[in-house]
Amino acid sequence: MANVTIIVPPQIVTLTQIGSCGVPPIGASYIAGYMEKLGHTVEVIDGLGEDMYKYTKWGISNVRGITIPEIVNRIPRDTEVIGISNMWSHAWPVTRDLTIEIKKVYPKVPIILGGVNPTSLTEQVLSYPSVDYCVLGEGEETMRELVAALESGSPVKDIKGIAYRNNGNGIVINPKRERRKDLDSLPYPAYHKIPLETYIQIRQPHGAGRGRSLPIIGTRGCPFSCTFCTAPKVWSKDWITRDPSRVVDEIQYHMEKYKADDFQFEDLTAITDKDWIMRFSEELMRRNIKISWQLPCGTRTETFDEEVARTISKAGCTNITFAPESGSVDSLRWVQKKLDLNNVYKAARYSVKAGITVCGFVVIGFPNETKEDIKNTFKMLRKLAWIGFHEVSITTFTAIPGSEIFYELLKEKKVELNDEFYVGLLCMSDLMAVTSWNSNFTDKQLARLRVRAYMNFFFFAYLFRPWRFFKSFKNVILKRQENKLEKVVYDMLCKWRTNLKGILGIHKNRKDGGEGTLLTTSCCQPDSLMKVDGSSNRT
Ligand code: B12
Ligand code: SF4
Repeated sequence: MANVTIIVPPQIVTLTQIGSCGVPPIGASYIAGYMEKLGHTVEVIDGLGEDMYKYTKWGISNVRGITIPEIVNRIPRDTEVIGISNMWSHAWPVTRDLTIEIKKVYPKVPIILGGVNPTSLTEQVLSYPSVDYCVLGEGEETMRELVAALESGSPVKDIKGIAYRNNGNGIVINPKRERRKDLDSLPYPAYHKIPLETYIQIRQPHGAGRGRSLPIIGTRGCPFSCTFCTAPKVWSKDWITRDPSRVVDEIQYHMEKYKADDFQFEDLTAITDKDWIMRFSEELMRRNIKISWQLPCGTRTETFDEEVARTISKAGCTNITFAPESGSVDSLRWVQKKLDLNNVYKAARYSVKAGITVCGFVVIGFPNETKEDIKNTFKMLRKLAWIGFHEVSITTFTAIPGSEIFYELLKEKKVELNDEFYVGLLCMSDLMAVTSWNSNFTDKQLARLRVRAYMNFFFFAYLFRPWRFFKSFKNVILKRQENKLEKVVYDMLCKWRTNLKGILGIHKNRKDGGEGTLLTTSCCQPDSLMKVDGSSNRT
């Protein structure tokens, strides 16, 4: 059995981004848990979780968490294999630098990269000699075979789902691995290997911070193939589910072990099959489990009816996200979303009626869009406000590596793969730094349109339901969160000093933090509202 170190790089942040996310690394924790179950000695170095209050200037951006030298120092001297999780392409430059520094100290230890980015940009990643192998797509089985081969010194040429450099003779990409059908035999993610309490205390989950939140996965993959999404490339079109009662077992396990009381499903599309979500909800009720749970990733609406809305609400679902994406039928067709907007409107109405907080994902600036399309999206935003959506998350279109549109733009030489491109991908969550991929709109125009789109929605949402404004205001004052907007406002109040300095561009050479070091204000530090004994601010 081998000594395996799994590393999560620190988080890339821009100082003007809206809100922060601090979510335990799910994929890396799954890999660590599986390796441990197989009998390997596993160490996890979570670059973000080890110090979520530390911001350091790095290259053309900033990192949050421990620095590259600190990570290298923490690697156990006897490590035999190093696995690094690289979920996001915007994190590739820092991940690349990390591999280079590790290689200097551990030249003989194989470095394996897994996650969405190496799956999407395999050749670019392997063009760096500091990376030895890429694990493509779902990682558990592939990592098992690869580590076994490295341990025994046997050839890797027949291991499905890996890519590697062939002793100076180019890059070899082995055939894809079939998706794992049996998700129930996987161990739970190894949250005991990461600083989980820090994540719980900092209250920056994907959805609203309603308590001691943990992410959870009930299903993997998505049966659709939208061209702006990486799911088809990374997961194929197979939607594979866990047994709902095993998901409830996991919830109970985390409740007992970590006093978790809020679970956030990070599935690509959790509600695809009515039977699955009904069985899951009924199992929670049968066991009389009192938690809140949320669906912060956009879910499909084809099978979402009134019965589903009522049942999930009764079972503790407090927040749901739908993804209408665009009010333009042409744009929806162009990205192959295969969505009937009327289904989304109906699903949202049922959810609001059932007392669930509803969020909508909207995108503007798809490469083909005209002013007319965006006008239709503005119209749709007003309709969402009328129907009762509580909030929307509006992003500008981004050419995400791994999506079909990205490869087309790359082929047309509209993308140049340099650090500015990678780090710029984070502009999705930054109101100030927008990159337009649409020749009809400049960066600035699109940035302004996005702000107007937000104002358009919230003006009407609060006009139609003014009490919601006052409720949110009260929640922020009382440090409660019932939706993502309240989380973002709370987070921005915590970070105002850092944000202001970022906006003014005066974050370099701080006297109190040393050159290039940024400090956050302290109100985001664990506070008395979130006690380690498990009680929380849930209402
Ligand atoms: C949950 C999630 C998040 C969570 C964080 C999750 C976390 N901490 O792990 C939050 C909400 C924070 C988040 C934020 C963002 N996200 Co996100 N997120 C996801 C989502 C929906 C699910 C990921 C997941 O947990 N899946 C379940 C687990 C089991 O799978 P997995 O993580 O992929 O891990 C498997 C393999 O990848 C592999 N693997 C992973 N790591 C490793 C390591 C090793 C060593 C090995 C061998 C294998 C391996 O094996 C794992 C198990 O099979 C994915 C979509 C998707 N399905 O990939 C997008 C996704 C990863 N996110 C994406 C994006 C763009 C973002 C944001 C930039 C969006 C924004 N508006 O700001 C931010 C950036 C966050 C930041 N500041 O860095 C993109 C990334 C695309 C890209 N090429 O960069 C994705 C792919 C969605 C998409 N649009 O297509 N995200
Ligand atoms: S955008 Fe949603 S529905 Fe479309 S492929 Fe991605 S996960 Fe599936």
